[in-house]
Amino acid sequence: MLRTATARRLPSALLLVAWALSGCEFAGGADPAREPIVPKRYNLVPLPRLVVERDGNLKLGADTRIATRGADPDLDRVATFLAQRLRSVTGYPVPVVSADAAGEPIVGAPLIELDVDPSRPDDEGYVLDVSTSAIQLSAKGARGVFYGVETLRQLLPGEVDAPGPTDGVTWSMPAVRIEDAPRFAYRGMHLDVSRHFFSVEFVERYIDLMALYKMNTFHWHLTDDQGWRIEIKKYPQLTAVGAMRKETVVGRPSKPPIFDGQPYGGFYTQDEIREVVAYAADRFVKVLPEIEMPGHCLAALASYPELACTPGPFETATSWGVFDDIYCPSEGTFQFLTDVLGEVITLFPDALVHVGGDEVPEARWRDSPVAQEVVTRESLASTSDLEAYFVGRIASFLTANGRGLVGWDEIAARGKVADATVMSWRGADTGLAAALQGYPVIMTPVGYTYFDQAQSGDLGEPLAAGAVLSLEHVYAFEPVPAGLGEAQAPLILGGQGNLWTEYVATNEHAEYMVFPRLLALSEALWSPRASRSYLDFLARLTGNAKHLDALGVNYAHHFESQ
Ligand code: TNX
Repeated sequence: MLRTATARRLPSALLLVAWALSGCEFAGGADPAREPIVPKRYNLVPLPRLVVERDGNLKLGADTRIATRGADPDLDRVATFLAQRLRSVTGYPVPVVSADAAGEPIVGAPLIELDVDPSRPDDEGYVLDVSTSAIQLSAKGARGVFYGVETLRQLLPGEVDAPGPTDGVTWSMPAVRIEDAPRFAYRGMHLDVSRHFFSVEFVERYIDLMALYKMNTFHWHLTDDQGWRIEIKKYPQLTAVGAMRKETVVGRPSKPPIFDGQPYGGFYTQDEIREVVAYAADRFVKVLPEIEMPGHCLAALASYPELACTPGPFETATSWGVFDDIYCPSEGTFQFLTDVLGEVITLFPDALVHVGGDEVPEARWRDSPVAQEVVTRESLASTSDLEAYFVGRIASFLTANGRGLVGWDEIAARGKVADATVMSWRGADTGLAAALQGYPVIMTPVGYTYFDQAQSGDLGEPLAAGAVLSLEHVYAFEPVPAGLGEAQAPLILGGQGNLWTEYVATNEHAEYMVFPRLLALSEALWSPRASRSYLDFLARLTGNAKHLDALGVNYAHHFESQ
């Protein structure tokens, strides 16, 4: 398929200008048979809203300078981010100067100008002009400039992302004009660090790679049955006990299961959490922490058995699945959880906190006098309404502390939790139902964005969850569920890819599951719907993968033969 795409005549500048004049989006919708929108030499992912082809190239040199202009305290940091990348691979000095401070015009050959212009319309958009002699990048604030810088990075040879200088590279990029802004405000990637633990170093690399593709939220799944991974000062057992499990099931759980006999564990100290949050903020990535409740909490029950409905003792889970032992809705449990969240919100400055809410078996609550007393006291119709009550209490705590709650779509199954955002994972229907109830919704449907599923059905693929999720299928992800009217469509905040790690124990394997599917997802979340074409994406991906090569990312190569 790729061969056909690249052999086609490239669209003319005229066509691109016509596209520009027609209001940025390609008229006629996504048609896989039509010409690629962007000539292949612009290997940009996600595809910008508007790309106007220009003749010639711009070449960086020993006299290249970066000039900043405008009053955003983060602008200097963004300029330094670009300068450091360029310095480390080109060896050029690439000084950063402030155009505001300079008395006379700044010259550079070529000059890279980064401008903050508060009159621009949106926070994440930017305009990037590359002529054969200068680069001008302008945005409302440093955030937009950052996305422009990430685009600039992708216009350069892939070796710009190498750890150091590479011989024989010409540091040039094609001239172009780009006007860009995202389709969705929420563009997330999730990482489950409970089933398998990932180091701070890897988490930071993950965030870096997300940011290169303009993703802006890192969903950090910090607690689950198989391990509690965040230090909580008031409850030291959570990490002394709950961060460890005595062994791990080997492969897909069989009957009877086979275990490896190896103790396994790990957690992040609060200082490490702060470090990651600051690292992410430097890349304009928000961190959404997840503390699972009322289910998926065996590691917490192993640490503090009094939080359960039965006496225990409990063990941090050593296998996968859904477990019956969950938090009991006692006052003691609410005290514990609000204490935990109280510490969590001091570590995570961004507005939202995820509290899970998925896969909650009712068995223990049905048999528990404590739980049944709550059903009576709160005049609930049945045990099935306890989850909404539970999550509602936690939502009130978060709201009172200036935060918003996010929960998996089960939280919306029985009525409305005030001030909550729904993360819809079971499909488009649960997202649609939540939006129709008035919830803001983040779409992360299992059929399109679950990167724990195999990249292909080929023999030799690593063990993975359930089905196959091809790159093409991820590319076809449409966040706004069919059937949602125009008035409610803005309730769809965006979407997210999830990496659950039951079968993913190493950094290399995690990268393999995420790449290049993250690139397909980033386009579904950033680019105009009408401009999407898988064929065109494949052509750009082939060039773009040179950046992944330089970064040493272990990505799946199936697309190369498509
Ligand atoms: C369902 S998605 C889960 C996770 C598992 C995942 C495996 C969700 C909210 N819950 O606990 O890891 O399936 O694919």
